[in-house]
Order: sequence, then structure tokens, then C-alpha cells
Amino acid sequence: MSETNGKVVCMVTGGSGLYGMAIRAHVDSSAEEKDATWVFLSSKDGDLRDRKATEAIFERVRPTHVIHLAAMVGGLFANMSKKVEFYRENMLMNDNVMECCRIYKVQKLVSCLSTCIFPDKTTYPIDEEMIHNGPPHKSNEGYAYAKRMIDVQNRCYAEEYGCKFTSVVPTNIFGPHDNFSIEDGHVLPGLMHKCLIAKRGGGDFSIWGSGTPLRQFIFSEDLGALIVWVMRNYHSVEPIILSVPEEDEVSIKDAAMAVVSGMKYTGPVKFDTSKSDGQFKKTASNAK
Ligand code: GFB
Repeated sequence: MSETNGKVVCMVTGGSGLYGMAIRAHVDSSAEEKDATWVFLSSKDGDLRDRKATEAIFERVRPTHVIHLAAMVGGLFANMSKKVEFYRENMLMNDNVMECCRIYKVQKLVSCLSTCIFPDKTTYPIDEEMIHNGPPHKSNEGYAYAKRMIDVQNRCYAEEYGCKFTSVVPTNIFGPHDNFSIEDGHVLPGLMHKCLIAKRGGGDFSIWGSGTPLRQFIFSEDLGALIVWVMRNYHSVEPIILSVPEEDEVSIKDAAMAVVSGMKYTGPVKFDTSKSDGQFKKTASNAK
């Protein structure tokens, strides 16, 4: 995409997180992004839950394009215990960023949903048309409804103000610069961290739940390249799923055993079935 007037200034909120750092890795290694200015925000640049702080960031950076990744995120267990915070903090950030994108005439906004926001009772594979066809899994309804409102707001801004806002729906992400939090993080980084502790003699390697739930995992740096492609080349307001294909869905047990072999752990492996399995499956189609 060539800009007729002036440079592309692309601002990435949540720029220091797992997803943001993956975009940075892609941008740093791709020739076609050399002509654009990329600004990666972290929470140190301002609190996006605060409207004045958000406006001050837009005033300073004057972005032409925004990739909005900043969010209160967490794995199943964090979501189950902090539904109010997951709803409120994400709603505040999303509303401030979208309204500032309108006011500052941002040419393109790409926000981030997640495959966990899909209906819990559904047919498979799930595609982009099905997001609102029923309530999400109870475990993360706070986060899921806040994320679903991004899709609703995108359509309202497009209809009323002609804003070019859209969203991507990544499946479970893993990769470098994760927080690897065992209590609040996602499954793969949590398992890697627990496996490291077990290797160092800190007890047996414990997989939470039964290991039977199914997930599609995408490597963060592949996702980084995909979202930059969406910013440059995808012009619909409708969300687009970014995932590995259905056939690459694996069980939590298979994923855990991949961590075990990848980290050359040879000790005992056990399943802590006192922990929840959460949503059994949320198979997404990447046909689009
Ligand atoms: O990544 P995760 O926490 O979230 O995966 P979801 C949870 C699944 O992995 C459950 C099992 O079936 C857990 O029982 N599991 C096994 C573990 N061992 C572990 C472990 O050590 N840590 C964790 N966290 N899980 C999330 C949503 O759902 O999907 C988020 O809650 C987000 O909002 C994310 O959207 C993509 O995949 O279940």
C-alpha cells in the first residue's frame, strides 16, 4: 500500500508484549516496512485506561495507522478469577483508543480479538460469522464480551464516521517475550516454565486438567507477519481469524509432551485433574 501524502506512522499499543515484540521482529526484518515509522508503545508511555493519557499519546505520536494489542490478558485461570477487571480494563482501553483513532483521523485501525470469545455451544469449525451466535464459555465471559464489543464498535464507527477499523482473531499464541507466568499465563508458556522448574529438581512436571482439551497454537512471529499484512492489505470491517488450520489442532497432552521432548525432560509427568479444563475445544477455521 503506498501512501500518497506523507509517511506511514504505525503505532502499536501493547508493543512490548508477546504479540507486540513479534510485530517488531517482523518489521525489523522486512524491507517493505523500511519506509514507514513504527512506534511501539508500552504501559510506560501512558495508561490507555485513562482518556486524557490516551489523547496525549495520540497528540505526541500522530499515528496514521494503529495496531491495538494492549489489553488485560491472561490464561484460563486468571480469567476465571478476575472477570470484572478483564471486562472493565479492556472496555476502557478499547473505547479510548478507538475514539482517539476517530478524532486523530487514523487511516487504519487493526484491533485484536481472540478465539476464546467464540460461542461455547457451537458447530465446528468456527468462522468469523459466528462470533455473536451465543454466549462465550463462562470461564472468560468478562474478557470475551469486552473483545466482542470491539467488533460491534468497528461496524458502528465504519457506518457513522466511515472509519477504517477492523480486527483480527488470533488463536492461542506462544513465543518469546511471554511473561511465562505459571498462575496467570497461557498454557504453553506455563508448561515450559513448570518443565524448567521440574528439570531443576523442583518437583514433578504437572499438567493441569485432564490434558484432553483441544487447541490450535500459533507462533507469535508468524502472527506478527500476518497482522502487518492485515494492516496493509485487508480492507473489510469484518474480523479475520489468524490461526493454523483445523487439522493442526492438538490436545493439551500432545502440546505438553512436545514441551517435555523439546526441553529433554525425563522425569515423571502427572495430570492435576483438580484444575479446570476450561473450554474443551474452540476449533477455528482459517479458510478466510
Ligand atoms: O492458554 P490457556 O490457559 O487458556 O489454556 P484457554 C488452558 C487449557 O490448558 C486448559 C490446560 O485446558 C488447562 O487445563 N493447562 C494444562 C494449562 N496445564 C496448564 C498450565 O500450566 N497453565 C494453563 N494456563 N493451562 C484462553 C482465554 O483460554 O485463551 C484467554 O482464557 C485467551 O482469554 C486465550 O483468549 C487465547 O486457551 O483455555
